Amino acid sequence: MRLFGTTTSPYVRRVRVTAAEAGVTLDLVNTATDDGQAALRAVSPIWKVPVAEVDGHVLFDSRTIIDYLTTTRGWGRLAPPRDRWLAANHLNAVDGALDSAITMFYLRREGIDVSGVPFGPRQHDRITAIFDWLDAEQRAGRFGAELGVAELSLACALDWMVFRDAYPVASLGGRLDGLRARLDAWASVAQTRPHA
Ligand SMILES: N[C@@H](CCC(=O)N[C@@H](CS)C(=O)NCC(=O)O)C(=O)O
Repeated sequence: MRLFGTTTSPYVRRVRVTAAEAGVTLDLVNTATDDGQAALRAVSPIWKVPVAEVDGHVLFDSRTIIDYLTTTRGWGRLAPPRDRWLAANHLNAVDGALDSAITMFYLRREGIDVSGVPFGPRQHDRITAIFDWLDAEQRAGRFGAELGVAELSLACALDWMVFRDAYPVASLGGRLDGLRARLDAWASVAQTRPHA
């Protein structure tokens, strides 16, 4: 499979892990370079990574790529959702936190400080609310008991937030660290930690 992406993106990482677990080898087109970016824009009008070329398909978005891989190649060690709709809520929550953190990271990188307007604190508070909810879901036994795509996505999101200093993950007091540590024991996860 040809995957357009970077070695830092948490969305790309979840696809890389899923592919490894499903036994699919990847040819990564690094979109951090000018050539890679041009190649990405030639296949996707969205200009976001990941994008996959697989079996004659061009697939946009990590969820679609993961759906395709798990449907056609299996789950590997990832747990298929027991409750599809609950798992969708968990994944939507993770992506809500991640999208907010990524937006803040991009603004900071452009030198734009939004901490003094409601938009900035709202992103931070949304991320906190989502992590609190996921922790409550975990304690209720609805999240994290098995390691599926939502749990993997959370671990990738937290690692990226630490890597980019995009959210004070330490302020969570380690409440989601057990889940991260269990996934970090997988070579597919450990070998894809974000790096520049
Ligand atoms: N919903 C998308 C989100 C992908 C996404 O936000 N990717 C970021 C990198 S982590 C990106 O390509 N951003 C480029 C931009 O916003 O211009 C997915 O799940 O694949």
